[in-house]
Amino acid sequence: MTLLSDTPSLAPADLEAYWMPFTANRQFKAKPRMMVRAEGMYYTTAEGRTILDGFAGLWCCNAGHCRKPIVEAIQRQAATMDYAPAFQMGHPLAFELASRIAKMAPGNLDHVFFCNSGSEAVDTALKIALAWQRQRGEGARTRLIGRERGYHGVGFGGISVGGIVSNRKMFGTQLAGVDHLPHTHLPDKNAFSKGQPEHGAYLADELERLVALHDPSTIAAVIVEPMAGSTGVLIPPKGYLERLRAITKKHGILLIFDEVITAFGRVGTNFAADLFGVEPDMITFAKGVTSGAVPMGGVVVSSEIYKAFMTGAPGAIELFHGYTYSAHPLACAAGVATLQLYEDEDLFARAARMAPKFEEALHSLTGAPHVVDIRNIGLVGGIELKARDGAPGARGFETYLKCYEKGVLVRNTADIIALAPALIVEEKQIDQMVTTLRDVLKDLA
Ligand code: PXG
Repeated sequence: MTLLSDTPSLAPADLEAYWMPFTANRQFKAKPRMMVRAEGMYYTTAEGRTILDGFAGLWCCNAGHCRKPIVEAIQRQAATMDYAPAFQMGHPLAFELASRIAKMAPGNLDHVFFCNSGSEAVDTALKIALAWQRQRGEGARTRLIGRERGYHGVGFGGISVGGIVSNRKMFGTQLAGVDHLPHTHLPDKNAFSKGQPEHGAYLADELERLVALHDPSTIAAVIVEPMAGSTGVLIPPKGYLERLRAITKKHGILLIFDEVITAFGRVGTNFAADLFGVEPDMITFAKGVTSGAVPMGGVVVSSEIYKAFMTGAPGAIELFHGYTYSAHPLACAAGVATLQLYEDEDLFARAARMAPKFEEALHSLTGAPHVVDIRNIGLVGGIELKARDGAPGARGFETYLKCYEKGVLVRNTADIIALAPALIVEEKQIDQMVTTLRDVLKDLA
């Protein structure tokens, strides 16, 4: 059998069947950008070009690409046991991975529910929140509160609490009883902040307003990304997350941190909760747990939440939720190997050490054409460009394309360019990213 992937390049007709996600399909298929290999910090394209990966795939390959210990663990597991039923059965790697994640998670966040993506992790966390409130006799707490500009994946739960208009407007009424906090992007006050911006903690007080409007007895949970990634790298203002924590605690509302992007070293710590010193009741994760090598997501919950379910008849199923591929053996093998690699190479501390250099390099773009804001935390950077008159997003997309042509992969969300290199990134690679961006911006209309 000859596989399409063995042919040197695909004909236009070969591209038709695949409906690509979050992609301008017709534009892509007219001029494809096809990746065929990856190693460490680099991709190789179908034309044989080398591309420096400034975005860890899509915020996920935190250990770099095709790392040997992860590859070998997946190969070994695929040959040993491809699959084990996830319901009413287990396999040792699932317990091993859960124990490791629980040990890494802050405070008493010590039980892990597995799924296959960030979107599933979010929907799982929202369902656990509703079920937990009911379990403790607060079944009237059915409201969920998200935030403007939040991204929580693409399930109905995630888009309901999410706050990205284009991800919501096509899809009907979504979940009922959802409300949103205001976003924390205050460019007039905070532009060119390094790390956490000074202004905006007061925006957490909007939660008090929503609580007063709906009454606390109707609210189950608040979900936020501690650092909002997809919507353009919005770093929490100093004191903001602390206030959200205090208000939720006061009113018996669960606080969920969506750490799909920020977990596993992205900000130089195990979780962003560690960096910001705020402990939520649940953390969602995905991406970095397997360094992107096999799909996996999950939710870490507090012992208080877990224990509330471990009641009733011993033979009763405590939570009617789960996926065929929850704790898939290949994902667990990849996960255990990935966490071991992070530890062996001390990659989170490395990210923390590299962060000041990354910050300095990014902020050297201050004053470059079109740049209206630069923000950063850990190994995450956002460079906001002024939108072209009448064509929002065009300047950002052109920047992304031109960087790709010059051999560097960045990501654009409308007119915001995001950088999030693997934690193995070296100084000269950071310099290449920034130099390429500077060159591109210099010539951009
Ligand atoms: N929550 C957060 C905070 C995310 O960033 C998801 C949930 C959903 O994960 P899945 O695995 O279902 O995609 C995400 C995903 C980007 C970009 O360019 C961001 C994500 C995915 C793809 C691209 O910012 N975030």
